[in-house]
Amino acid sequence: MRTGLIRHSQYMELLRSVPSFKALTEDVLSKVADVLEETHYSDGDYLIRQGATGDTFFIISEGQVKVTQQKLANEEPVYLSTLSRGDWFGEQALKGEDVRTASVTAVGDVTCLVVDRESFRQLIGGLDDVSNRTYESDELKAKLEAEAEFFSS
Ligand code: PCG
Repeated sequence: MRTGLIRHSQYMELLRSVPSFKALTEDVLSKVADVLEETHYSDGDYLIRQGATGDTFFIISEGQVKVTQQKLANEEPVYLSTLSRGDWFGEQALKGEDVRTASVTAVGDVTCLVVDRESFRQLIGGLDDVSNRTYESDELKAKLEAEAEFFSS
């Protein structure tokens, strides 16, 4: 699919504004703008479901999303954060295991720029900010699990 010139320059403008993408050249940003798919969501829509397999990386173009996580089966999901224009997410399933580690839902109307796994790997995945991002809640969970294992062995 060919991206129109005006769209392409709008995508470039957004991509340039993402702090984590500062290290990407104009050439790479342009390739990202070529391959991404613009997607639209309404209030309450799931962009990502925790536990599902995932192949896509998201950059928010308009609106806000809410990140929640179910710590244990049968427990209510816990609110983690709200993300907005210029924020990105969905990288966790694209490194190592392809399972989504949290749920992401639309708060009002949302537009995202979505990058597939292969393009992500080629163009974005190597960035330090992206490859090194971890989440406190997950670190805590890993720590608790490690402790539990230690005490049970
Ligand atoms: P992924 O692929 O696991 O899908 C859910 C996404 O939510 C995850 O990638 C992260 O990009 C994003 N996210 C934002 N905040 C958090 C958080 O605190 N913990 C986790 N696990 N994911 C988060």
